[in-house]
Formats: sequence, structure tokens, C-alpha cells
Amino acid sequence: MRGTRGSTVGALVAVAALAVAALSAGGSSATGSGGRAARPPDCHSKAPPILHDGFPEPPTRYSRGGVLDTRLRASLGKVLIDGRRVTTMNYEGSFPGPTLVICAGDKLTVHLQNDLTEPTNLHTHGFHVSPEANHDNVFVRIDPGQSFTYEYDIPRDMPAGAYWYHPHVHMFVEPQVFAGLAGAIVQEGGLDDLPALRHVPQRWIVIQNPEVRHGKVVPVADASEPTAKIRPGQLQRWRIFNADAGRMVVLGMPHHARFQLLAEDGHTLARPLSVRRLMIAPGSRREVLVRGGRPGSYPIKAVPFAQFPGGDKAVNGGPIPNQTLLTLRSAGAPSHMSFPAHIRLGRLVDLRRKHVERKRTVVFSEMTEASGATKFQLNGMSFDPNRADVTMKLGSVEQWTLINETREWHTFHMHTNDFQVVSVDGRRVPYVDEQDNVALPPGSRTVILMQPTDFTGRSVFHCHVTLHEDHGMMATVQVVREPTAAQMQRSVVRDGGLAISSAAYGSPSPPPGVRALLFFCRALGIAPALAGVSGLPQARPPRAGDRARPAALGHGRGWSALLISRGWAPGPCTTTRSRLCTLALSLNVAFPLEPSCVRRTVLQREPMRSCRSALAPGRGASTCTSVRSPCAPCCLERCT
Ligand SMILES: [Cu+2]
Repeated sequence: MRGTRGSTVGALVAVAALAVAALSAGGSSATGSGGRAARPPDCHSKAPPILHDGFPEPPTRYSRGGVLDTRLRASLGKVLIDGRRVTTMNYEGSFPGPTLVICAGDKLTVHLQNDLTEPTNLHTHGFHVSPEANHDNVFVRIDPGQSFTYEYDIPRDMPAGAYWYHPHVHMFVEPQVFAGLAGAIVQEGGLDDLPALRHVPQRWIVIQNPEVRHGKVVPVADASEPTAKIRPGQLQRWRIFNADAGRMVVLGMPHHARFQLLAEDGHTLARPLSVRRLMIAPGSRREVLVRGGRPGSYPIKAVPFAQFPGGDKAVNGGPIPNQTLLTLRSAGAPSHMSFPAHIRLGRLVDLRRKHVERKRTVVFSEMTEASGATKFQLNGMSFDPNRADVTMKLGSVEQWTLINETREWHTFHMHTNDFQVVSVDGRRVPYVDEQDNVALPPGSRTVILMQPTDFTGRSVFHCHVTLHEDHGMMATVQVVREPTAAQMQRSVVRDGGLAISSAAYGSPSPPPGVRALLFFCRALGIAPALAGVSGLPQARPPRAGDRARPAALGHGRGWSALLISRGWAPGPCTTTRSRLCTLALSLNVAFPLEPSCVRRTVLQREPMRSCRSALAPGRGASTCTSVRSPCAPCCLERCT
């Protein structure tokens, strides 16, 4: 299922590095007049210079004396985009909204005035602040004509870097972000203080993806792309915000030039990472160094990328490929700025060294309803704000396996607490990162570690393709000091196998028998971990007689595969034949699929959606007959 706005609206899709220019007519904020604000003292005075060379940029609002008290008025009105006046939703008459610039330890107060005709609210994406009361609370709903004052006490140890703000009322996120309700937040300090970067000028780039909506045209597809000036040999540090409603942006430099990646989602990497392609998921931010080449003009393009099957071609509803995000014009006196490639940028706590207290699995799936509409789900469930999906213990380390069972990209975004990516499809990430949003390739498994600290309270995690989020791909999470037995029980997702693994805190090991089997397999160097099957045809469900081979997932835990087979199809899997089938999987040998294996394979390859809905309380066996035929027998067995 395609899920980007490009798929639903059509051809006029464009990535535009944009920003704007239209300034609001003042504003009631104490420090919040529009335009390019003078840099006050505090952390701001020490930050590297920002380039103002005609490249479009939103107005900035700086904190002073530890305080930024400002207004954001959300309304529908005319803004200036690439020199044209268009009508769309906006904050303070600016598209994107004003950039808020703060320091560690600041008090940020935002008076949000809703002058739209629909509810809205505010999420400070990436902030490590309380998710409750009038802080980063996404359950607040501000009706039309109402206002609400948000207060954020920025922790002294919140990493300096790139954050952003946008609405978060369920089912309104995608249309509002798409329409332009988004703005950047920069916390200065951190990398700014690094001697090697102190004189490297900065450029802040906010990416959005405007197009046709409600008859109002946001004409960027045929607009001239902005130009960024650079001198030959000069280094520039770019903070790039993907504030788009749902598009994965993959940027490519011309002539094999590379980006030096410095930070992800507000977190500094330990060392710079040289990359040719820079992928920025919707909601994510990246900080990079770029160097001016020989004199000339160099387009920086959003290279073709299949976010959904066929989505790399405009004819399939994808964005226009190879669209120029901006043109880098290298001219002027040469510069010889150097940057040590092996410099230590920062230091992060490696959660891989800590004891994992709990494991969970989150399955991203899609379900097409009879009406043709697509439901986007996590662990077979659509979002319900009144349900407690996950309860985490404050200070505990958890390992989550994120399984994308669909044929398109999703992302995993966590509020309040960031996470470290450990592996993707079994390939270990060779460095320590910290992110609040990670892209999940189709059919992939991503293992992350996280440790909720400092704040108890209730928030959410979700896909940041906001169309998917609005259509259900979101769940609640609460962090408590001491989970009660009832909370622990509620947070255990029992859906028959695939989304198991919510072991109790303090008992992370598989059963002794399974441990012995794993030890045996690992000693022989085979089957390091099993939970998938490769070699199966993609175009149709597997059938008896197909030859399959287990896919090593490499996350070091094979027992979930065994539990899957036990959890599902309890009838067949108690037979000797199905035990042999399981053993064949364990031993990593190709085998002809037996019927019981087929069922199991289908259950692994297909989202839990069909079987889950069939198994929901109150559903009869008749529901099972409506699911795909290879799956139905299994469901029937479980239902009856
Ligand atoms: Cu998604």
C-alpha cells in the first residue's frame, strides 16, 4: 500500500527546500518578532556564523537570558513560497514556521493560538522533556478559537542539535504538517563549541513537500530551486530538517562528492561518517559538512527512491525523480578549510554494554479493508488513545525488534526518549548512534535499545509517514517508576507468537532447553538466529512443495522462531512431522515445505492482521474464512 501523499494526490510532487520569507506581521511574543533576529548572548553568541546569502530561510526567534516566550498562531492564510503567494495553513504567516533557537537549560514557553477551523496542538519532536500536563503532551487538543500555553523546561543535559515542532492531534497530523504547520528548533551549543567547527558557517535547511491541495496550488514543481552559495574549498555545516509529512528524502551530491555526517536527530556521532547518499526519513534531522568544489553550479538532487513498490517513478504516483533540492554554486576566492576526518565529535553511552531487562517486538503491518481503505497497524492493532499498549519501567533497558512486514518503507519514532539502533536485518551497526526516528525498509527487522530516563508519563510511538500514523500506525507507551503487576500484564502483547517476547523484567533468557539448542547450533556455526524464511516466491503465497531456507536474522535469539511455531497452529506443530520441520529450519537446510510449515511461513510473511482480527474476542470462525486461504486453516484451528 502506498502511503505517501504523492500516491494520493498525484503528479505535482516536489521536494522543495524551502522556506520562506514571508514574515508575520509582528506577533505578540516577547522575543518573537519575525525576521532575522540578532543573536543574543548565552550559548548563541558562541555559535558558528549562519549564512544569509539569499537562500530562503524562515524567521528566527532566539532565547534571551534563558527564556524564549513566544507565540505560534496557526491559521489559514496567504504565505510566500518561492516568490508566489499561496493560501495554506501556517504558523505566524510563515511557511515553514519560525525557527526557535534555544540553549540547554532554557525555559521555552509557546502560546499556541488555534485560528484554524479544526483542532490542533503542538509536539516538540525530539525533546527530552515531560510528556505530561502542558509540556510535550500529544493528548492535548486545542479546539478552533482556543489557545493553550505550552511550557518546556529544557534539561541542562539535553543534547544540542536539531529538533522541530508540528501538530499531533490524531487524524489531523498529516493534513496539517503537509499544509505547512511545521518549524525548526535549534538548540545551540554542543558541536557549535568544537574548535574545528567554530568558524565553519552554517546553513539551516527545512525540507517540505508542498503540492496541490483543495484547489490551492503550491507551485514548486516548476519553480526555480534555491541556490546556496559556497566558495571553492570552503566547508559549510548544514542542519537539514525533513519536515515533510511523509516523504523519505535521499540526497545525492554530484560528481561523487560526499557528505560528512556529523549528527543524527540532535545527537552527535562519535566520529564523522562519510556518506555519498544522505537518507533523511520524514521527521528526521541530519547535520553534515559539505565542501565547495571547483567553480560551477552543482545540483543537489533527491535521487529516485522507491518508498513503496514502483514509487521511484512518477507514473506510479511517486515523486518526480531527480528533482533538484537546491543548486550549490561554487564561486569566489578559493578557501582551504580543513576538517580532521578522525576527530572525536562526541561520546554516547553504549546501551549494548548494559543488561537488557525486557524485550518486545513491534510489527508494522497493513490491512486492506473491504471498502478498499488501508489500515496501518502496530502488532495488528490500530491506534486507540485510551488503550495502554506498552508500560516501561523508568531507568530499565529494553530491546525492541521492529519488524516491517509490508512492501513499503515506514519509520519508528519514539517520543520523549531516544534509542540506539543495534542492527538492521542482522547487520550490526558499527557505531553508536542515538535517534528518535529510524527508517524501516520493507520486509526488514531493526533491533533497537532504549532506556527511558528522567520522565514518567504517557506518550506515543508511531510511524512518521504521517498518513500511516493518522490511519492507525501508532501506539501508547507509559513510563512508570514501578510497574504494577496489572501494568506489566497489560503491556505484554500476546498475539500468538510473532509479537511475543515481552519477558518479565529481570528474566531475559529463553528456556534452558532452547538455550541448549541454540548453543549447539551456534557451536556448529549454523543458524545463528531464525525467525524468517528465504527463498520463497515473492509473487504468491508459499505452497506445499516449495523449497525454502531459513533466513538468519542475526539478532542472536532463535527461540522466538520456535515459539512462533508453537504459538500458531497448535495442532500441526505437535506432530512429529512439524517438529522435524522446525528442526530443519533450525539447521538451516533447504527443505520441501510441509503443510504445517506452509502455515507457519505464511504467518511469518503475512502481517498478523488477518489472523489477529479472526482471533479477536467475539469473532466467530466465519471471520476466518474471509482471510487469505493459506492462512485460514490456521486461524480456524485457533478459533475453534
Ligand atoms: Cu509508515
